[in-house]
Amino acid sequence: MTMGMWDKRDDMVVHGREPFNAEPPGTALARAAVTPADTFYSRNHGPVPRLDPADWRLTVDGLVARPLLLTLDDLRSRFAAAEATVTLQCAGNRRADLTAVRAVPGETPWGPGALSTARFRGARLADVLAHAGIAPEAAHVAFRAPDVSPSADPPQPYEVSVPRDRALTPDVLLAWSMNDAPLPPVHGAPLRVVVPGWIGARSVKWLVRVTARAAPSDGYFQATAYRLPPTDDEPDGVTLGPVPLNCAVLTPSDGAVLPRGPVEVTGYALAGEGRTVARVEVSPDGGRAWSRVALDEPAGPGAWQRWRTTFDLPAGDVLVLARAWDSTGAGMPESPASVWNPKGYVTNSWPRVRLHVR
Ligand code: MTE
Ligand code: MO
Repeated sequence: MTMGMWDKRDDMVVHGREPFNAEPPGTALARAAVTPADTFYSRNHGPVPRLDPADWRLTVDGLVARPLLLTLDDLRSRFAAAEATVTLQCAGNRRADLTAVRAVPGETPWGPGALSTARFRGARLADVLAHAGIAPEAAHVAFRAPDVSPSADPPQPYEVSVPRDRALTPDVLLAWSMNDAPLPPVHGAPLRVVVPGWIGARSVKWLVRVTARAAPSDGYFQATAYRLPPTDDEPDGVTLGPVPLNCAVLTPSDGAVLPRGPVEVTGYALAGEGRTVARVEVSPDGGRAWSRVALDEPAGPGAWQRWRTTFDLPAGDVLVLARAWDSTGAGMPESPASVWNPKGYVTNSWPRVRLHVR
């Protein structure tokens, strides 16, 4: 059953209606390796634009030999189509674990569902930039959309950029389709960028302009938001790009009250760019005992991997923990306090789920 104007299932956890921000409940997200469009999380900074695909054009300009103005048909007919199953993850995914330590004012308290996986089909950004003749001095590529966010200072259309090397890697798509259907309006119709393995903020929806630049975008969402704030050591702050190793518990949900007996615990893990998940362990007793769980095959290179395990839980209060390691041997930080930051970005401490068993 779907609800409302954005064709989402009626049990979505809606954090805000305008702008629309919603994540699927853990049970729904855990159900399939490829997330149905009605279940896919959505993160928006402003009103969702309704663009008519017939009038829509993509401008490719800046430091290029041949600026382009492309229709959707041009993109489909002049470039080879590529397809990939990609997990998108918001930089705010799992922020609720940080707010449990200390408030993160003004930011959405996302649970573990600000992440979803879809099969995207489109043209490779690298092919389009090659066609335009990207100049050697173009060190960054900016993506512009028409949605104006009231949260930006000053209010402005959404624009971010990625470094040239990332833009030219063939896995970056200009996608017109999601799960074999045209992109839904809330997910960026008619065309969005898909940057696998990077924070969702770089996967710009409702794309209208690609600009090759010498410097990163100076727009609010590149220069101010989606950065770790400056410190004495790093006076410029840190621009967020690739997402780190992470895992989460999807079911049961935190605070659930359950009957005694076997309880299935499900979740996911995903590694950072260029890495794979090597191991996931789950503890049914607050970290005294750990068992290694089997992982599903990834739905695509770098996509999430689901896991499930069953514990016979004793009556009383139970704390379930999970942790993962990647192919370089790196693990996840144990405490949410150790990863707390003022905007609550990229939470990847061990997930903690409190259950009450009767
Ligand atoms: N693109 C535009 N134009 N406007 C936005 O607000 N939000 C970004 C990104 N692209 C955004 C955008 C963020 S922060 C995320 S996490 C993803 O889109 C969410 O994509 P989804 O809504 O398809 O899940
Ligand atoms: Mo995001």
